[in-house]
Amino acid sequence: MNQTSGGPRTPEDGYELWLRYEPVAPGPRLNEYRAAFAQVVLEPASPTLRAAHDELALALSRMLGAPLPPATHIERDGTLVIGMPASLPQLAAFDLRHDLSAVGDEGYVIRRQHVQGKDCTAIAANTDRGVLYGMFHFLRQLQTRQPVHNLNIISAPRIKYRMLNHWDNLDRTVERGYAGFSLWDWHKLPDYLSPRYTDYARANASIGINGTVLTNVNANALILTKQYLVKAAALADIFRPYGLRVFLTARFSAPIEIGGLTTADPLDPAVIAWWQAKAAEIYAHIPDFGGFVVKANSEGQPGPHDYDRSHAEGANLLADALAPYGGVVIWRAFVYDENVPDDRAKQAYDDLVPQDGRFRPNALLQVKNGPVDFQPREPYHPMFGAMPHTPLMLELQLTQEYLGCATHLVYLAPLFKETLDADTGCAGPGSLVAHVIDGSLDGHTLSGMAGVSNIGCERNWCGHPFAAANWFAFGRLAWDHRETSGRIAEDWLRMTFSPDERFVTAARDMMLESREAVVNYMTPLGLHHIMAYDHHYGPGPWVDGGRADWTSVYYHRADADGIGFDRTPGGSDAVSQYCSPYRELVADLDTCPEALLLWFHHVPWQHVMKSGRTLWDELCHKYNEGVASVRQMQRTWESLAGHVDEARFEHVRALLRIQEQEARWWRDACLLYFQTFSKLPIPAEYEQPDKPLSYYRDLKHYYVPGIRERRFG
Ligand code: GCW
Repeated sequence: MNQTSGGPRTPEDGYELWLRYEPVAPGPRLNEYRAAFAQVVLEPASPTLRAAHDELALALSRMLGAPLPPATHIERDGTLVIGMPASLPQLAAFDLRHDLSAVGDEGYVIRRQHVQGKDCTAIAANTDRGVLYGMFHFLRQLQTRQPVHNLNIISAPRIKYRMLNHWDNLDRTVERGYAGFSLWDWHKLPDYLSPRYTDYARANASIGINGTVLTNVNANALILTKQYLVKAAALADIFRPYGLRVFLTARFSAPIEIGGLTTADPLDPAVIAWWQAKAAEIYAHIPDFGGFVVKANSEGQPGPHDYDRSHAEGANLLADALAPYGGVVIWRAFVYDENVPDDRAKQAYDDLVPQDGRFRPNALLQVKNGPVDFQPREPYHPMFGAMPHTPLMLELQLTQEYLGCATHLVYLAPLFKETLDADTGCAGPGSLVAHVIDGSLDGHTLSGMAGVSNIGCERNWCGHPFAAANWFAFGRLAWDHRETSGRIAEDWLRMTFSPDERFVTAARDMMLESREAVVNYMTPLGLHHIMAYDHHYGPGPWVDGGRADWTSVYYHRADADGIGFDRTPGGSDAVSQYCSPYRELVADLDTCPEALLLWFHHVPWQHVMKSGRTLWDELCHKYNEGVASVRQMQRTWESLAGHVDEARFEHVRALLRIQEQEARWWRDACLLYFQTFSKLPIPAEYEQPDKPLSYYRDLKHYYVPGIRERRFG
């Protein structure tokens, strides 16, 4: 039976995410909390403070089993005082001015202190948004069962724009979405406002996410029509108290499609006027509208190149239209066209780096973590560090397009951290990607991090019960990129499943290993882009024909001699886009990290690896290691049966079974295929594929989720 030391666990459906506020078990901790929060001084004088109040009331009643005890003054020990010193005089006694002067608009201070002879706690900020963030941090302390007797927390975000990018279409399909249809019920908006919209905003506020792009970057111009703007405005109204601003994607050809113009040339006066009028109209509906996100001249999207204009000219057109209202344009750097020269990985850099310094002050460039496309492992994007005059945002993918879609347990914080912690060396040692994107390296005030959302209308939001950890981790890292993957996982597990230490430790380790597992069973040693065509579900190393850079053979280049993409000076020379010393490190076969070997080198099958194995044997080893890791994850999960409610336990267990099958599928399909080049046996110590290569090649999958809609225009 599913029974823990804490008592029976009722079935849960995951809807409450990490905001379950599980009751604190009777004992010293409960007594400590009750004593520390016996009274609450909080004036719900704005919608945001009202939201903070309601959250606190909900959380304390659930966790401590007591209603929120209101007070107007510090009357006794255990008073919690919450608000802004400017409007709540009761905070004056704490003397938080110095600390608050350093936390800006969104930061906060949480402090336990003796005040007027009483033992009190303050949650204070300069704005009501800061108060809300501080409140959620404070609640997290309780949810994770931390002591509260000497709370002294000063926190402010390192990144200004902390955003989710929804690739949601107006017909409610979600491009690369694996958790059902879009949350946004456009058809019923603005008249029916689902309670989920509020819960979505609460969840985001709880981890500091302050922006949401409602629509797909493969944009539909209709979102910019009045009919849709009133719907977007209704969402913005719900999100506003939670500090969450709405952004929209702008289709570059919108002036033609919905504006009746004959051109979208960024230098054409009629086009300029059209965007100015459009911005005015949007701000009339959504006064705190954040701005536009744009994908242009990439994968068939319209853009300034259609008129022989540069990306900067395109971005500046929109930036100028938004500037009077304080909006920003976020221009995506994921630009590449079908005229692939020698290496798609080089295209964005080649096109955009020469334009450094030409973008308006309210424009940011949004760069994917790696130079190809959200693969299980890529080196960091060489644009980081190469454009000191332009604020660069980091774009990460939370939805698991290349990482097992809806069914694989893959905790992505280690992947995110790998990029954030990478040292570009561009301004000397210690020029981390994190410092590029938080603006500190080059002195930018604008900074941002975007996560491509993994959220849909499934009851548990993200499909896989563990997928919400990636949403959570993204928010936490966007707030403070110095946090560790392990610590974030622990918090998430405690809040989502159980604060029991044995559970948390084992499940955390499983999460931390899951990313390397998926690398090993899909794309070990620097392999990349070898998935099935178009829907990207499952292996497809044999994909060839058609547009070269949408095939697999283009990327792995396996032949009788060896495997891997030669990006050294003798090959595509992509290495030269990196600063020294990384450039030399990866260019040299002997010093290139083996985890990225086949990304940068074409390597003979008989090449001897650090392990002493040949490359072929190492490949076999890694693929098998990946499968073994999934089996270990299964064993770990089995051992945790008593700690998790039955519904979620069984759900994860079934998905791990699928993951194990699919890990074998990847291993066997890839090894059998690569074997046609290496002509070498899979060493007998490993499981041998039980089906021929033709079986895997002939598999067909229909209606895989996440495929693009047929688009307007
Ligand atoms: O990863 C690729 C996806 C496309 C996506 C594109 C992008 C939204 O396969 O579906 O389009 O990236 O990031 O623009």
